[in-house]
Amino acid sequence: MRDVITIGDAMITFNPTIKGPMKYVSTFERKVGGAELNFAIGCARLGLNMGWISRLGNDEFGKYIYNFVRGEGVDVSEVRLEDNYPTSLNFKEIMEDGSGRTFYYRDNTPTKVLTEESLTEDYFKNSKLLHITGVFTAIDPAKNIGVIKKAISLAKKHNLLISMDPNIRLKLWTKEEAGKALAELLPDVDILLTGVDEAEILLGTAEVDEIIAKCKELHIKYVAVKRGSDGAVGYHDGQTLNMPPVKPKKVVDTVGAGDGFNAGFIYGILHNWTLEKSLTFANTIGSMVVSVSGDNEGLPYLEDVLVETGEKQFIER
Ligand code: KDG
Repeated sequence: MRDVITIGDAMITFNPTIKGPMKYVSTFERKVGGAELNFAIGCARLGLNMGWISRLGNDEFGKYIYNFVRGEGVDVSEVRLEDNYPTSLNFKEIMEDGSGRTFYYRDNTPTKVLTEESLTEDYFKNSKLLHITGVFTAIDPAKNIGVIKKAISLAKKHNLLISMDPNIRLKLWTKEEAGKALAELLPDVDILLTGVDEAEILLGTAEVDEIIAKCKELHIKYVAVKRGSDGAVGYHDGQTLNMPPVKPKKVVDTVGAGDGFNAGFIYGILHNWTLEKSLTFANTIGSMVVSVSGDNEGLPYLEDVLVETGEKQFIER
């Protein structure tokens, strides 16, 4: 039995070793990224039984990611290595002031071959929660919206909870396209994990109270509005909680913090924790991710969270 399954593209991420315009950077560190994969690794490190549905290139990078993911304890039985499709790449640019850009090379992503027919019903049958994001949807909207809808129908058939992070990447699609496609999925979502800007695209408001009110109308059971260094607002069962941020030791790289937050929040829900405890845990994980360079390197193991916080509450079941 798996706790959580997710679907997405992964990339080899090249992090520049010096700051400044990418055209003048000649050395990069090879790392691994991808929103859904970061989330899967985050959940696995906390001890959840994770499955990742994906396609990688049948090339050196694809084999590297496959082994890396397997090494993190994420089930890869629904991952295939595809000929003729190179593993996706992502080059990062980081400027002196900390701002940055990403340059994707993923137009021919191996996930192009992942269709509705590729989804194995048994994989859903033996899982508790399906996590979807807007990144996978955006890389090939015409096809992937169908794949996500099929995944949702299998999840509903087998009583899985459905969580969604809109994770809107404006390099991949426009606000209008993202809003239209992802808003359509909301009535099936049990847990919405969103940034304020993304909620505005999806729900037409950036006011947290209005975001929560609209989610209530849609019968979304759990909502977490991620507000970065301002903490998070959560909603469940009539209760809205505004949780302060957990201050990171230092801010080195904010990429992947949202995925870490999601892993922590989902961990809390699957352990029937209170909203307050789940949000505190999620905020703590987000703060730990930003103090380490890389998209998933800072994702903590459960014992790391205990050492960091001294909070025994996080091991009480
Ligand atoms: O959430 C972090 C991810 O976005 C990052 O690891 C890679 O940009 C990325 C993507 O599109 O998945």
